[in-house]
Amino acid sequence: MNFAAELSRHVSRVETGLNLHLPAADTRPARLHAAMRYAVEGGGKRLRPVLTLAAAELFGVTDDAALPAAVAIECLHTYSLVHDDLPCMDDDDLRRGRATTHRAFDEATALLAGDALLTHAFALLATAYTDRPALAHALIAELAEAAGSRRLIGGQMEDLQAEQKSDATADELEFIHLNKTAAMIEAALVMGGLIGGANEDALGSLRLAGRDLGLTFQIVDDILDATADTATLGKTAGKDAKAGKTTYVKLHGLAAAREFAAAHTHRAVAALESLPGDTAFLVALTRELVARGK
Ligand code: GRG
Repeated sequence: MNFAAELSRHVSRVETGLNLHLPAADTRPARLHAAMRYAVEGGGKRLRPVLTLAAAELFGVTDDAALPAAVAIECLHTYSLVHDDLPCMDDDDLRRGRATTHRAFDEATALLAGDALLTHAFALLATAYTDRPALAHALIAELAEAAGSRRLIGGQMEDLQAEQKSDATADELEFIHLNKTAAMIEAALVMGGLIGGANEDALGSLRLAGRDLGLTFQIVDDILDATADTATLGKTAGKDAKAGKTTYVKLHGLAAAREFAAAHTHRAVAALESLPGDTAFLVALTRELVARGK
């Protein structure tokens, strides 16, 4: 397996899918649709949709059946980034290497573009899988739970609360990251499995792998915030320390944060290797994520 070639095959399918499944930029009102496309087309890593496509492939899905779900999860993720960057949240100027959506457009347009991306994600799931209503239902339920008040939004809420006091506990930090970061990564893998008709055991393994992959991803994100520069990251570096924010690095130190990342990677790989099919790409992707923080 050539990891770089496989990654680029998946990413290029995602880019094609995004272009196909998002409303054209000149759809009325053009400013809103241009802002939606601006946010999505900013060149993210496409981690979550790639996970959906790769997980579906494990179960023999080689056609484009998983593409609408992959696009839906990237739309949802992008909405969360657009809203996270707003002045009432993180107040950031830079995302995906260029001006944040509210800086490139304006605050109200960015808010609405985020709302529209969130809504579009569910519209896509509802309309793309009409020939398999039970699957459509399962995908919508999975994404809604991962993105809802107990998970993504709940994690964001506790993150905002933790920022106010800047001395969050390890337990609070875990809640934040399990929900703000790992929930969507978990859902990405599980949605791929659902499209491939995975059984309960396999869905459980995908969920476990997503949980540990998500935690690895977040710990590495904390390490990079503390060690990399803005140009490398494509977003403002050193923000966490400047804000006095509690991170794995602040709570446990750099060396221990790297050890945590390695331990979660190990667990994610074990969960992936228990799955049927050729897991080489997903295992390599997991290892690649932890290597980013070295
Ligand atoms: C506003 C409901 C709501 C949630 C916001 C995504 C998010 C939650 C906040 C962004 C800040 C942050 C550090 C979140 C943790 C997850 C994370 C590292 C997101 C960035 O994902 P990447 O690195 O981004 O995959 P790209 O641009 O590559 O898609």
